[in-house]
Amino acid sequence: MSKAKQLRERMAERGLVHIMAAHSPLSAILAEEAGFDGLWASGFELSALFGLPDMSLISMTQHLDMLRAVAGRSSLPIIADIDSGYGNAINVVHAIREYEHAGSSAVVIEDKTFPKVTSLAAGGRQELLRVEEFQGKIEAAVATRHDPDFLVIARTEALIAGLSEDEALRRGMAYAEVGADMVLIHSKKKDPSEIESFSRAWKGSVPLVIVPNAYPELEAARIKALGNIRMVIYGNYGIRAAATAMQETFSRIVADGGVQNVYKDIVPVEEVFRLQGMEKTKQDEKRFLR
Ligand code: SPV
Ligand code: MG
Repeated sequence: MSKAKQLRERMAERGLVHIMAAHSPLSAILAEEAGFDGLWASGFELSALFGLPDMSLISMTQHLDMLRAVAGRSSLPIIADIDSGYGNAINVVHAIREYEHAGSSAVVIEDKTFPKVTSLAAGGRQELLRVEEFQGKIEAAVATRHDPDFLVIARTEALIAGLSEDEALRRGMAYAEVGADMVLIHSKKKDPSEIESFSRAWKGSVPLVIVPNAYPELEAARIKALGNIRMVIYGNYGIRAAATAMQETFSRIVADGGVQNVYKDIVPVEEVFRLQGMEKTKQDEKRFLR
């Protein structure tokens, strides 16, 4: 069974799947060990890893290289964040071939123009595509996938761009009509009211996906109560957790004039060996090195 089918079955069984952002194979391994249902190959996280803003600066090749490395070290399904699809519908055809081949089980494509500006930044320039043009991109993705279970998730940035709930609903419906498997509704409001209201008003035939980055209090029980959200993506928590840990540790080392204190509060190197799969390599050495 493909990982895409597994992901679909898990959504059907559990009602809601929890997807963690991964910016590296190591973060993917940690997410899998923690018990997440899948990985989010986040454009924001990868941009931040390179110390760059999330504004279409990272190339498709860079993103694919990371996704392949992640797929090689994790058995979880990967949902690829392909932003606006790297151009027009023809670029989407190419992207879907590449991302499916690289080992992803789903893509999220957003209805913004290329180059995009990250969604949550205050005062960000947010330009949306015409609905018909974005429908063409969704149709291109659906027509190109090999595995019929590969999920094409259409993301509307209508609320991010300051448009009305009606416009967001109209866009979501239009994308579902041309074959999107799910609709991702994104909001930068600091409380979940926009998302809860959208979800209650949603009459589309496909379930919803949310990314509770701006409104963290919307937890699983409240999400499930809304009834039509099947996937929650924790979009920037991996890179923020990593930044917190490094900021604290690095500043303590400078303040302490050495590592004599911090070493007790970080994982021992043996734990890193475990995550690297050293044990297996030692066994392989015994077996094959002559
Ligand atoms: C990402 O993680 O790259 C996302 C989510 O697209 S957000 O950054 O909140 O737009
Ligand atoms: Mg993104």
